[in-house]
Amino acid sequence: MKVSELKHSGLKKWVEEAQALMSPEAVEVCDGSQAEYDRMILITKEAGLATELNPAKKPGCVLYRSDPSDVARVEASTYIASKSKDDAGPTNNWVDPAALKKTMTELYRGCMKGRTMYVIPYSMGPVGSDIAKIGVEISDSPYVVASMHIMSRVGTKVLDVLGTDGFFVPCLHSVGKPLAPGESDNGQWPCAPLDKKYISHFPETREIWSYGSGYGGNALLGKKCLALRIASVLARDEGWLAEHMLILKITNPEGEVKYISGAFPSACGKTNLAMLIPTLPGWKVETVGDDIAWMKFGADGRLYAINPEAGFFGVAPGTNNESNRNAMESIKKNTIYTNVALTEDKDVWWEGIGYDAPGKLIDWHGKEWIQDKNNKNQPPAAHPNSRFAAPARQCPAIAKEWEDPKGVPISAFLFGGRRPKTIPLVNQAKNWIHGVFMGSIVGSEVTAAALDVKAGVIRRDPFAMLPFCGYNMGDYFKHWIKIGQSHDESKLPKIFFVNWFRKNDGGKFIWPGYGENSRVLAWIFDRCDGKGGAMETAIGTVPTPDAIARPNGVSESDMKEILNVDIEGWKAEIADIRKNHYPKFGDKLPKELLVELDAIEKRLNS
Ligand code: GTP
Ligand code: SPV
Ligand code: MN
Repeated sequence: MKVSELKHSGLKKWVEEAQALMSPEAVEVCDGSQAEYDRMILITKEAGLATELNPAKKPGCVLYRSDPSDVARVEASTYIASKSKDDAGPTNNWVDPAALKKTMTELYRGCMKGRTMYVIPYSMGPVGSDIAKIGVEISDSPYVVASMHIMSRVGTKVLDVLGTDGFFVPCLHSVGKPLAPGESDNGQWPCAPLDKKYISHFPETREIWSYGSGYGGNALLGKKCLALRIASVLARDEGWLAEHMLILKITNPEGEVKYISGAFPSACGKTNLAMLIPTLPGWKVETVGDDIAWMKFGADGRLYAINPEAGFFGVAPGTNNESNRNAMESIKKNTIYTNVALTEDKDVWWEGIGYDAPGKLIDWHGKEWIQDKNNKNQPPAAHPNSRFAAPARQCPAIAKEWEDPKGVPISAFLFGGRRPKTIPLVNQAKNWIHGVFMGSIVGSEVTAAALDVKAGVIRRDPFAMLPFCGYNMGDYFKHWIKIGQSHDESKLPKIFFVNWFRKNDGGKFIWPGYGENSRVLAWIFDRCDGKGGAMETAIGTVPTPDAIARPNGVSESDMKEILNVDIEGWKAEIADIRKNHYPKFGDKLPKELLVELDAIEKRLNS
């Protein structure tokens, strides 16, 4: 389709302006067809960026290797450019929107020379449903076009819903690497240097401007930029929730169904939990979503969640047939791999795939790599944040209601992170406000999902939304509190804190995790009905010692340790929150949270 054929005058004008500014060689409006997808792969193959995988092993799959400066989200270059700095709050990078647009306009000028500008109309959520939001991404990356085909719903059908004057979120994206006449990428992943990357959000005008990165959440603008940062602002204004949460469906041996959502920071286990295969006999888990949940109240007063995405952009390392068989099945065909290693017979390999490297590999740098198991310091063959993008419908465990525009009624919220000490395996909040308190204090060891934060150290990541909240986090806490105050609490999800990542003194995980997490889910399921062995403690309601059956390899004393309420550890935790965490929010910190902090401290001291 040509730009002149666009029926939406606002969209047409915006596209023409972008074209004039960025000077692409050609402009194309994406139709979302398989032929278009295939063409994007072909174009990148010809530019030396894509490697087609062995069709006998991985039909319809391709591998990309990105630039070392472009392997993850860049949090230091991610901006919330609200009119007032206070609206971005203490946890976001803020720049005056006019100043930022000026800077970026100069970067955008002529930035698409020698490239095609793709106009990608996409829907987050089922096309045409009440809850869906439409975005249009302008991008000069065919990798982005193909990835958006998988991760969202792209094409002419979206333009039909948009009509002549519908609302859309304009999303500008350029890799920031114009080509000289006759020049090709020639195997070099195009992007701008780290100090020239910008991932910018203008919450008041609902706009996204991204420049300089072609990777993941920096470039696939429907995901973190629209479905979380912009959507969180819409949700605040309209009384709903846009959260960094998986959604799963769980059925007990009696055939009763519940839906559970969970927020864990990046690379802390959402995809794995969403696709879990229970080790507990008779239980079944199915997947609704693995990263983002949009939740609105139904007429019955319950909170209903949809997954706005259409695919999984999942962490490859650690994914294997034992840890996540459903993911392994989902990524056997029609999958885009980025920064994993390539085997000699053109299959993929990564650390934790479940078997040794089958011979010589090409690592994520494009260099020959031979596994040396005696060398603990050998750099990995696959980047720690290497990922797959696969259509959600390919997941064998996908729930039949995953695209139901009504959404699914949520019974429980989980919060958690990677905490080697102190935080027990599971802990139920006493009530909504105590649960909001728990969400506000989530801490986790930093992972490789962001390029510019030091991995390994524990940082507070409230509600797993630290990098994704599009407004002042203090106001976000208030929004959660208001949800509780303005609804019947008995119908709201029960709130739990979980931690699969406790380590012993030797540094090994105590809890086996993955499928064994079903034991914890079963306890949570029962708690939602007021059942399950439980006891009140200073920090919340925890399982009685025998309420969760021990998996193989977990001794009685291990179990005791991970369920124990570590009074001294918690006192240190509370002191840290009081001194280092809560003061950041100044007078935006809701007093209700301080009341909870005082109360838990009092309970710990009594
Ligand atoms: P994002 O896509 O970045 O938001 O990550 P995510 O929250 O979906 O994390 P994911 O499920 O991809 O897991 C990330 C890493 O954590 C992988 O290497 C997993 O193998 C590991 N992991 C997931 N669940 C568990 C668990 O229960 N126990 C342990 N020890 N590791 C886990
Ligand atoms: C995350 O970092 O939480 C992700 C990957 O899910 S990205 O889409 O790159 O944000
Ligand atoms: Mn995520």
